[in-house]
Amino acid sequence: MAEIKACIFDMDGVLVSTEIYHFKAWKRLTETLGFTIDEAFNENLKGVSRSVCIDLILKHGGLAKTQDEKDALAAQKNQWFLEYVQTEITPKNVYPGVIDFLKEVQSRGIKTAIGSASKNAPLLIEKLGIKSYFNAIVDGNMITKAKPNPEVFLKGAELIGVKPENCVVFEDAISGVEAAKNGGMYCIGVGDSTILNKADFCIHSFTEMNFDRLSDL
Ligand code: B16
Ligand code: MG
Repeated sequence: MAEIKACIFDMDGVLVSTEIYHFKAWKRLTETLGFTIDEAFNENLKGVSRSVCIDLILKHGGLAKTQDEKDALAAQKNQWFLEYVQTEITPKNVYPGVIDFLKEVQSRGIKTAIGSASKNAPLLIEKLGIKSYFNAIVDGNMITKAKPNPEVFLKGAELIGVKPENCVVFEDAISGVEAAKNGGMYCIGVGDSTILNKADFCIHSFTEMNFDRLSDL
């Protein structure tokens, strides 16, 4: 690929192990509605905005709701998610190898940004104490188009002043990998390569990543 000048990181499921709490809250919500979701279905919810998740879930359960009802369901899910955040999430939820990799790429002059669909990203970043590792943060409050639209990553690239072709995106979601590719960026999937099969390649953990491996791309 072209010279790498920036790394853009998705947050939930890439930097921090928070996807399980989104899944628990969505599952709890569907059970109040008389059905349930499994981990395979949850792959469709990863990286997608809260309102799009509600539409996908209602379609899956064969239910129709008014906009007010959907807003109330989204608020309930978010309340449960935030309860998990308050009671269960600590800096230990930052995935192994993440901080070392961030420090290493920063020391080599590579810019770093977060590109997250989550409106809760500012709260989590604060709680996890990781803000200083990034030159820019784009979250769900700053964008209007959900992944797979590339808006979140293009905005991140713009804020750090790097062209898309010089950016590497790290993503754990099918929608996020598509967003990165739609934005003309190189994409490293974090997770199962059979699920993230549109990524340029996949890693399981940041313990596998370092500056030399990045330079070899
Ligand atoms: P919120 P990411 C995404 O964050 C999560 O993957 C997804 O599960 C969640 O529904 C979405 O944020 C919206 O989050 O309800 O907190 O605004 O992976 O893009 O960092
Ligand atoms: Mg994610």
